[in-house]
Order: sequence, then C-alpha cells, then structure tokens
Amino acid sequence: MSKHLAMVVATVFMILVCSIAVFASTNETTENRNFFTYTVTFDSPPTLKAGRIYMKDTIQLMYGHVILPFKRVYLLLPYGKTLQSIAWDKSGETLLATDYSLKKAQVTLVSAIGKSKGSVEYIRTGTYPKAPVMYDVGIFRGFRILRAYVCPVKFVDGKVYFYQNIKITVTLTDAKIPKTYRGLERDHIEVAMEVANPGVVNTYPVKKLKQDEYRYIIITPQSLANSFQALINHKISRGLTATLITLEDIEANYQGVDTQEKIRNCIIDYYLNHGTEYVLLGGDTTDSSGNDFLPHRATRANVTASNGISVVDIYSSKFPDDLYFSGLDGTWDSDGDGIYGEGDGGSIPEEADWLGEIAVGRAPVDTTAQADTFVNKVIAFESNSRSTTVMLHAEDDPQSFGDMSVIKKNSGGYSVPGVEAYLPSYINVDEMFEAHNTPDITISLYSQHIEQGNLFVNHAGHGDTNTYMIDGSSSTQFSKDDALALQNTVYPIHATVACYSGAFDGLHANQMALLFGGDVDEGASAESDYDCLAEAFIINDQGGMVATMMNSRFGLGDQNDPTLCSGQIDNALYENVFQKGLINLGWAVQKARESVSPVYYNYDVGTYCAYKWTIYDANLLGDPEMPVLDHHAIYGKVVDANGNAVVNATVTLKHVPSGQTFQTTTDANGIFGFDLDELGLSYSNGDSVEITAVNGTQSGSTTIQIDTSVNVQKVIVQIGQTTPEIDAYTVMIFGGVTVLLIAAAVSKEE
Ligand SMILES: [Ca+2]
Ligand SMILES: [Ca+2]
Ligand SMILES: [Ca+2]
Ligand SMILES: [Ca+2]
Repeated sequence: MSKHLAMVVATVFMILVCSIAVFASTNETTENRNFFTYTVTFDSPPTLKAGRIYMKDTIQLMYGHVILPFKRVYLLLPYGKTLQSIAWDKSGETLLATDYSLKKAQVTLVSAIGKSKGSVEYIRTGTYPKAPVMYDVGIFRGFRILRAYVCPVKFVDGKVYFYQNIKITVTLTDAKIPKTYRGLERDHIEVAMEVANPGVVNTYPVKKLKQDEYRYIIITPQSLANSFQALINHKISRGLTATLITLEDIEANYQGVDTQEKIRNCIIDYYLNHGTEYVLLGGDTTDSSGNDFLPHRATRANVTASNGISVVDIYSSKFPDDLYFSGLDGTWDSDGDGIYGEGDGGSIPEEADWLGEIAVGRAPVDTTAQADTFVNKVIAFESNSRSTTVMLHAEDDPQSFGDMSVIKKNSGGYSVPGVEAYLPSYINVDEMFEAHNTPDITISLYSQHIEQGNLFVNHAGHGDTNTYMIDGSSSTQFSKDDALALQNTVYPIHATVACYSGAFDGLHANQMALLFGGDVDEGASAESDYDCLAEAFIINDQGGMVATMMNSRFGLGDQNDPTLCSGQIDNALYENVFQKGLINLGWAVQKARESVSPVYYNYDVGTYCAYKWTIYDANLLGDPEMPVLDHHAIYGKVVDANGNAVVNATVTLKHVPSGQTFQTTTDANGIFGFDLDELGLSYSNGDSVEITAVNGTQSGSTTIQIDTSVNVQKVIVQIGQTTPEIDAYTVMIFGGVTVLLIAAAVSKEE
C-alpha cells in the first residue's frame, strides 16, 4: 500500500471512530433496540413467459418443483447480535395472471441433459413460494450476515401475484463474537460492499494486526518448497506480503484430528494473526500412485435429480472440496461423526461454512517439474498484458448448451444474462458453437482456437473425469492426452459445466451406482495417475491452461434449462470479473459459488436441492490472488444518511489533472464501477480523482488518489442529510447525527 493511500485510510477511520463515539454519548434510548427493518422495493413487475417468471435484478432459483425469481439481499447484523426471528410484510399487490401454469423444475445431471428431451411438465396447483423470504445467517470474517433471498411473486393455483414492496423486520438477540472476527479496516470495506445496510459496519470495532502481515501464503510439502518459493518472490516483487509454509512444519506445530484439520488450523492462525487473504495449496491431493500428498477434505452433499431415466436421490460423501480451507467458521463436523459438511434438511444442522473468509486455490502438482510449470505459468500470466479474447464453446446435444454462453435474449425478448452478456465491449468473443460450425468441431480445430491465445476458455457440454465432449453429433471428445498436447504461450483460465472434469482426486463417475441412486463414489475406480482433465490442462508444460474452475462431480442443470445450477456459477464467474470488480481469480470463483441459494433442502417437497452440490462442485485449480485483468478500476458503493445502499444514484468520476469526467449509475445493490483503462483515461500513480454521487436532491463527494500498485480501489460515498427512519437500526448507529461523508480506499491486493 502506498503512503498516500494509507493516509486516506487513516483519515477515514478517524471519521468512523468519531461517528461511533457520537453515538455512544448521545443516543442511549436506542441502545437496547433489538430490531431493524429493511424494505426491498421492486420497481417494475416481472415478465411471464413460457411457464417461467423473469425479472430484472433477480436470479432464477429452483424452489421445490418450480423456478422463481429471487433478489439477493445481504443484511449486516450489528456487532454482538444475531438473528432471533424474521418477519415480513408484503404490499403493493398486483394480480398478473389468473390461469398460469409454471414449468416444472427438473434438476438433472449435466451428463443427462438432452437425454430425456421433450419431457416438459407444468405445475397448475399449489402455492409457491411458501414464504417470500428464504434466508440463513452466515459469518464472513466475523461479521454476521443475514442472507435473504426475496421473491416478489406468489403463485397460488394458477394465479400469479406481484408485490412491489417486501418489508423485512429482523429481531435480534445477543450473541458471542465469532472467533473469526479480526476487525481489520479492509474487512469493514469488503463487508460494506456486500451488504444492503453498510452503515452497520460502524458497530464493529476496528483492530490492528499485532504481527507481521502475510496477505498471501503458500502451503506445500517440503519437496516442492523451492519451486513455490519462486512464486512467493514474484508476489513480493509485486508489492504483496507473502510467505511459504511447509506441510512438515504444519504437521509438527498445529493440532488437529488429521492433516486436513491441521492445515485448516494453520490457515485460521495466519488469517487471524497475519491478515491472510489468499491461500495457495501447493500440491495435488495425492501423488501419481494415489498416496496422500496435500490431502483435500472429503465432504458430503445430496441431490434429488433425474439421471435421464428416473428421479433418484444421490449423494457423495467423498466430494473433494477446498471450500473447507476457505470457510473458517465452525469445524465442518459439528456432530463429530467424521462426515464433513453434511446437514441439509435432516436432523443435523448445516455443517458447512458457505462464506469463505479467504480465497483458496490449489496447484494440482506432485513433482518439482509440475510445480515449476505451474509457477512459470502464473508468473507469465501476471507479467504479460492480458489477452482480450474469450473463447466460448457450446456443444448442442441436442438441447442448447449454447444458451449457457450466449443467452442475451430468452424467448419473448426477456433478457437472461449468459456469459456473453457480462463481457465488456473491448473483449472479442471467439464463438465455437456446434450449432454454428460445419463441419464438426474437431480436436485440431478446438486446439487451434485455444492456441490462438485467450483470456478465458468456457466449455459447455458433457464430460467425465478424463475427457469432455466438444461435438455431440460426431461424439468428438477432448481427452487428457489432447490437453497435454496443446502448445500455446498465452495461458487461459478455463471453466466448464461438464461433469467430473475437475475431479482432482482422480475418481471416475460411477454410472452404475448412479442409475440406482446412492453414493456415486462407492466403488468408483481411480484414474491411473489420479489426475483429471483439468489437471492435464494445468500440468502441460508446453501450453494448456493457467487455472480451471471445473466440477469435481456431476454438474447440474435443469432438464429444460441448462443455464441453471452449474451454469449459474459459471456465468457468475464472468459477472464477478467484468462487472463486480472481483479481479483476483480466487474471489471471482469464491463469490460465484456464494451467489446461488442459501437453502439446500426443499422443505416443502421433501427433496434435496441442487445448490449445495453445485457449490461443492466448483473448485479453483489455480492461483487465488492472480489478477485476471491488468486494468485499474475504482469500485464503490453509494450509501445514504441512514447507512443504506442507494440504487440508481448518478456517479461522476472526475480526473482532476485532466478535467475529464465519466458518469455511471449505481446498480440494484448500490454499486458503481469505473474501469479506467476501459474508459481510455490516461492517468498516473498519485493522480487525484473526485467522485460525486447524486440521488435526487442529495449529493456527496470524495477525492482519492489513484494507486497503480493495486488493480482495484474501493470507495464508499455517503450522501444526503435526510431524517433517519425512526425505526431503523441505523438510527442507533449514527445516533441521529448525519455523517456527511465516509470515504475510504483499500486494495484487493497490495
Ligand atoms: Ca458430521
Ligand atoms: Ca465464514
Ligand atoms: Ca490429482
Ligand atoms: Ca497428479
């Protein structure tokens, strides 16, 4: 962090500290207030089309037998409090239809998509959703966050109602401070960016690190330490604080029931005491003979899905899931039975921690040669200017996987975003769609397009541990040998929704077990070298990929809509990088996993829901800190006098030296972003930019200095001098005193 930026941050937190002091001395009456309200307003009604209900600024989620739009609203609970109960009031009701049928949701394995085409069913009776809000309470860096998913519609026996306002009343009760609370300034800003009520961050005390900072750590067996030290040195040369820890040191110095828990306890120690934000696991789970190397935690997920023949309950108790090393709350085995991450509607409470404190990636390497290859690729990616081409593949077999990549317009003209919708105009799209390519997509054609040099390669189609389908009509599969034969010098990031291609524990899909339900892993035989297709792409020393986000078990979709479930996480990866300022790859992946549902069991229909499975599926093999873009961007949030995010505010960025100005508006979450390179601004380190936010008659502004040593700077602009809502918890926070301006800048990476 540069010196001037540090000063900005220091000033900001003096303001924050002052506002807390003001509250303490002037507002005793609200101190015992144990509730707050938040109203979610939907401006325009949804579009009803072909048995679905689409709506702007919402996501489509499978809910029981149907698919409904939900708006994600994260509400921060005050320090020392947790949720006691939640209530809601709906108002502004409109009857949209009296005789509508909803298309039935049919979760299916990506490997089964297309195999039972034509089985469209409709729901005509019943009430969906049961309640307008799905929720849980998660912990991110010790901040308790109510994750509410709010549905603006209700279906009752063919009638469809729309509600313009849903007012949520949250009643609080005292709670212990989570062990993961470390109180760093940058944590406050990260939380403020995530939640709809950022003012509440002021209830959380700011603390300073007492020990040396290591933002980035690599954990690796001693045998690979030399190789990975080169990556540590490179990160330090970029200005990061970084260190390497050997597995042998962890085994000797940390407690735990097994190696995985010792590794996690080491990560918790570094997270709390050294400010760690990124962890690279420098090693494959096993060596090429299947012996433990840098082991993963096996977790359990269930799903009720169609296998293309019948509907079955399947589970995996061996789900390889590095989220265990990212979500640092709890033990992931609350009942101590040795089955991790279970609890999705049965008698066991949820054991998984969905909100990752840190970003984790794994380098799936088990020899020094492979480790050197991985390190060289990451350094090359970070050192060269980025490709501006994204290769989008879609197998059409026979349902349109193309939807996943391109949906710009769904039938009826309603837009549901696909990958392409999130790409900025400076990105060139190289489409490889089976439906558009005659003759077939051959292995050499596909390889050629990868070798041309891409920032991302996105694959959409079927797959298995050691191969995925690139052309359905000719059954052309791209194998590990093909991945190892690629020769390219620009290394892309590669994502797919295919089943099993990211099974970094080297297991095959067990198709027989699947046909009858049960555990898809029991009896599954391992690949001869315990490597999957994703690993082949990464360990190729002549080309291939720098990183992958691929499924370690079956990918999931809907029989009639492959864009749901695995497709949603895939799409969110691009949204995060290009629209949300999550430029560091590990955060883009982690927040993509978090973007789907907080509900992992369909209580109303008694079936397992697809989302827990889908989240466990999508692991990052790659460096979690690696900045995907080489741009400099300023992202921020506009906050009103009550401490709530402001939607649709006009935000102007003025580059002070040149006088150039740029304008944008805040999105449905109050977020704005300026990618200075995309805008074509000529700027230098230390230049001032003035950011002004206007909403109606209210305005506020702040000035920050550009810090080119980081890719993203974040700023919070507070506007307005309204009288705070009398029953808002935020009255307590600000003590009725309007704080005109809170501004801060922190970096995603240093
Ligand atoms: Ca357990
Ligand atoms: Ca957590
Ligand atoms: Ca492996
Ligand atoms: Ca391996």
